[in-house]
Amino acid sequence: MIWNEIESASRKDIENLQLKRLKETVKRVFTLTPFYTDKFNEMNLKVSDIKNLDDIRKLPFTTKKDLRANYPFGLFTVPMSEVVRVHSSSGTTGKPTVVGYTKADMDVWDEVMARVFTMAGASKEDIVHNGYGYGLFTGGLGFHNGAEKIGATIIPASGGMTDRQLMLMRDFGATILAATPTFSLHMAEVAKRVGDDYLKDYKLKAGIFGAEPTSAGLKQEVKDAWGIDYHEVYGLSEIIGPGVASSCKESDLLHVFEDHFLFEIIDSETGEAMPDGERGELVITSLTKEALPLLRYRTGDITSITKEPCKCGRTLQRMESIVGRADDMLIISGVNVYPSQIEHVIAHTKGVTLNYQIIVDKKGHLDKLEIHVEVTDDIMSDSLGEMAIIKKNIQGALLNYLYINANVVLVQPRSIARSEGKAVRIIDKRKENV
Ligand code: DLL
Repeated sequence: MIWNEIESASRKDIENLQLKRLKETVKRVFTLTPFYTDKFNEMNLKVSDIKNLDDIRKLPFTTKKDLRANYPFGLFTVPMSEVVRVHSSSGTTGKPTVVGYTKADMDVWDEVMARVFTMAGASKEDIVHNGYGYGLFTGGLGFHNGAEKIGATIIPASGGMTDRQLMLMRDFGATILAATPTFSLHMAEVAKRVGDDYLKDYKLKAGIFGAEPTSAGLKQEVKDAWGIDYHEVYGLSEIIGPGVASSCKESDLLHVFEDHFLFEIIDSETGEAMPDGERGELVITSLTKEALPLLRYRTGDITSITKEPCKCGRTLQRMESIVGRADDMLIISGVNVYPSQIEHVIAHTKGVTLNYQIIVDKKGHLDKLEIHVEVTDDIMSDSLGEMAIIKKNIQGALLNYLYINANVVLVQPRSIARSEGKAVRIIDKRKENV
């Protein structure tokens, strides 16, 4: 089922709507946000300069830095009396990035999340176990409202207390799991300890996963561990929260809700547009936001987009899963590497799990990379010789495929601290020492 007919509209209709909404947004921010008024004036840019969709390239970029510089509400275009909700983005040091929603923004958010659930095959018959954190993070409440919108039963479990979550999921007969991929895998690990036939206790049929970069290997593990369909959702607080794009039943690519969010892929160094199918930094312009409309927001996320038709009948363009972040890319002794590439190597090695941590440090002037990986339960009881072979295999693959020298340290099962939200994968001690 498709939630909204706009999801299968003709390209021409979608683009006409985008242009109309882009012009309205440009006028809105120019008139109501001093930050953008100043930028337009500095660039000698007028609202009337935006005549077609390609003219978007004339507009200024907006960055996380701009949001922080205007902390907390400086970029809002409405008085606080119109703001019904505030969230803030997670995982950063210093002041958080604050975002706000009007009543109409909340309606858009509920609408796009209803599309996400419908794409995953959910309906009012389903019981949704929501393991995304409730609070300032957009995950919990974003999923909550979307599930209510389609009339499903929502279990607002939030993060943490894994044993209790499993009990609720089992006893309430949840059919849809919503949580980060790493937390979902952790839940499966804990459930498995009860016994190998743990799956018969659960009624899950699908999961909606997102909020962190995830390799194909990790996705497969989550799928296998729970025996469910894997659907992915992408989003960020600055643009709305979860619900910017999500995957259907036909492929791993994510349909972009283009009537609300206008995507560009750019070369993050030069700012130039990249053609469809090529990877670059995702830049998003909100088309319907009232409280916090943003022009050309630099997400830092690396992906590509395609307008190839999808078998599901939706005509919305699709993005591939995030490959990494422009600013999260590790440079180890001059070699660029994304953590997801390291994860890919680990996923293809026998005897280890996808619980790992990448530690980057400096020895003198040289970058030093250490990767801690948990072995599987059966390996620990085996010989040291086997451990040495596994270590050699991973180190060899990292050198052959990614050109990086790393010291792989095999650690005991369950010894790496589990996260209840987004996994902490990288510890970059070089940054701490600057
Ligand atoms: O993580 C919103 C969200 C909640 C998305 C629940 C999906 C599910 P922020 O905390 O603002 O918002 O973090 C946004 O998380 O720029 C990406 O780097 C990363 N991210 C989000 N979804 C995905 C995904 C939420 N499917 C940042 N794959 C984004 C990879 C993702 N990274």
